[in-house]
Amino acid sequence: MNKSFAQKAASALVVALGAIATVSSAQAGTLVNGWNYARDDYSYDGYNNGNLSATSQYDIYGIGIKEVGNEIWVGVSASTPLTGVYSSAAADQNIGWGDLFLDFNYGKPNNSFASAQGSLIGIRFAATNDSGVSMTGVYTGVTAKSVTQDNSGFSSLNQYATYVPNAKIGDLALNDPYYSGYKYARVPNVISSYSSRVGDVTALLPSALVDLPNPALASNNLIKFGFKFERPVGFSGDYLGSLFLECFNDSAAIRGNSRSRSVPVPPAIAGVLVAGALGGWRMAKRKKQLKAVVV
Ligand SMILES: [Ca+2]
Ligand SMILES: [Ca+2]
Ligand SMILES: [Ca+2]
Repeated sequence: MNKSFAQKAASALVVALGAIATVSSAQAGTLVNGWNYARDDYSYDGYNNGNLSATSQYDIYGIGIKEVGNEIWVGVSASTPLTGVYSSAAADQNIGWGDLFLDFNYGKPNNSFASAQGSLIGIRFAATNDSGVSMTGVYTGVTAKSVTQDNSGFSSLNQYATYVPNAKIGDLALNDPYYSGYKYARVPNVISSYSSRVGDVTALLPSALVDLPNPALASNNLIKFGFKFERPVGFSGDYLGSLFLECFNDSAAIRGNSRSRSVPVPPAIAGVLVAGALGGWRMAKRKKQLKAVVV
């Protein structure tokens, strides 16, 4: 059957768009059981007073983000309970979770966790932590501050790296430039200031977390918890999520892309891709013809 030019162009476009989809899903992170999931269980990197093992109480194993209708679900797998761990070394005698930060300028030129201060979406999900805001909820226009000092924590990314050189920050390497502003400074891990409080946070039932992946490492203290919130304005496009413990004894970043964003291919780019793909098809056809001649 002879394909018309339009049919060939259409299938070439499908091939070209397939290539784009592959690239953008690499950017978006890893999908597991419907969760955009960032592992943080490549090794025990949750420091517990010299202990890096299955018995540490400060290890994040993974974080997942799922979009369900107009809700954003977040699932966490870790050894630290939502309400934290008793510690006489902490100002409030408890070391728990920082707040979750989402940076929707991620990937833009010169973007970093430092430059994103003031434009972050911040989510306080742990009601008993040391957040700078009094209520749990979803906040926009957020700047973050560090509470590692009050929580017997690390004074810089570099100090943590000295003790846990094989650590990862979830989807990112320990030395990723995104966090380089805090190589020699305390990493901001809770909300400090904000423009607007735009929504509430609700706990997810355990039944909503059954398909959240289990850690690849054994754990004596495995805990899964989750929370959800209404999609806030600005939750659209490529993002980076940052989740730290109050002591910065472990940290995890998650790369993602919100599906709500429609991604039309500009006609000029689509045209170039079609031409490129057709060029490849013509070349393949020419090779076939040459081969036919040789045979
Ligand atoms: Ca970890
Ligand atoms: Ca605390
Ligand atoms: Ca980590």
